[in-house]
Amino acid sequence: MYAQMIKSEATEDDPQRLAEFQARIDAGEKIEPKDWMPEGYRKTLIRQIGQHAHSEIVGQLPEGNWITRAPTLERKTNLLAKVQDEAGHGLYLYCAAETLGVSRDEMTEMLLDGRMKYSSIFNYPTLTWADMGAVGWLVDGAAIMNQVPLQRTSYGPYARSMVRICKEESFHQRQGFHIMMAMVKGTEAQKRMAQDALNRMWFPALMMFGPSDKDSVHSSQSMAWKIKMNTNDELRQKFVDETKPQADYLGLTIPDENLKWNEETGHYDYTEPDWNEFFEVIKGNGPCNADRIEARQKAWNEGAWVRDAMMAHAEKKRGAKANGAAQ
Ligand code: BYC
Repeated sequence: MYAQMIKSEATEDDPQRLAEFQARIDAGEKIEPKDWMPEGYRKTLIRQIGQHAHSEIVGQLPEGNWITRAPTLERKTNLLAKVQDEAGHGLYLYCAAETLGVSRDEMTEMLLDGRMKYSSIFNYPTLTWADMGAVGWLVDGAAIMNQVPLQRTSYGPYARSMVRICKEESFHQRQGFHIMMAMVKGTEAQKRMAQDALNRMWFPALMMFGPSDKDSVHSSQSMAWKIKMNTNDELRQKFVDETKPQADYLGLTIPDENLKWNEETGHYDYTEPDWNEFFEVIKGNGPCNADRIEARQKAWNEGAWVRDAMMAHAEKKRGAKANGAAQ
């Protein structure tokens, strides 16, 4: 199915239809699954929504790592709920992508063989409990910054899935900040753990927004189609501007000597992340890429019997229905 789509994308779309389609987007109309759409639009959405879904699913791994070691029962139930929410987000997003003619199985295979990506951030390890705070505060904080505007994206099923996801991400961000507050109010050692988590997560969190605008391949077309509502740098700047006062409130230092308020621009100046590191991570060479894919491959292999059983059950039901109809 996906291969067919790529093939048909090579055929030129009718300019008249393209213009009508763009006019609908410009007028703020939502595009729905059965509407005509250019193949490039469909393919870009599958790539972005699929990558987003995979990020939610792979994103469970670094946090799942801490469920059994959460310091209190309350922290454990909160973390468990957060990780479950992420599984739910992955499912809504896979469903949204499926409305575009790709199956969840195909997307999973593309994740496992490297044809589809997931967010770079999940290729970093979570070494201490403070990382659960930093992930909630910074990673979910960055995710919300990116996803709130996507509630207005042009593709109906994607926009609608974002509404619920954003509500849940806000809770995640708050619970992460709450963990950080507890850590900074704790012992000196706990405060050091919180600072260490911020030191390690800061630049990877900035990378979540994607490469700088000059290196972004897809931004201009995706923004014209309202698949993206802002550029990568716009959202990164917004994140820095909102997060710096939160770090001050926590009494923590963002690990960037160049982070300074700029009166002229009305924004913080900051150091860009190491883009070589980013491109290495998305090529598969980050600290945890191999572990993450291995864990997903294992889950896929071990779930094969469930998928087979469900197919056999559906087949049996179809057979029983056909027999009933024949009698
Ligand atoms: N990681 O042209 P560009 C979350 C790739 S997690 C990996 O700017 P685009 C959460 C990009 O795919 C957040 N790859 O791309 C879950 C492209 O390569 P391909 C997930 C990245 O798509 C659990 C190339 O770099 N959120 O929510 O216009 C717990 C050039 O980039 C990354 C979403 O997915 C990256 N960070 O813009 C907590 C939101 N950045 O595909 C939280 C929806 C770029 O040509 N997605 N690349 O091989 C988006 O908004 C956009 O896809 C991005 C990238 C801003 C991420």
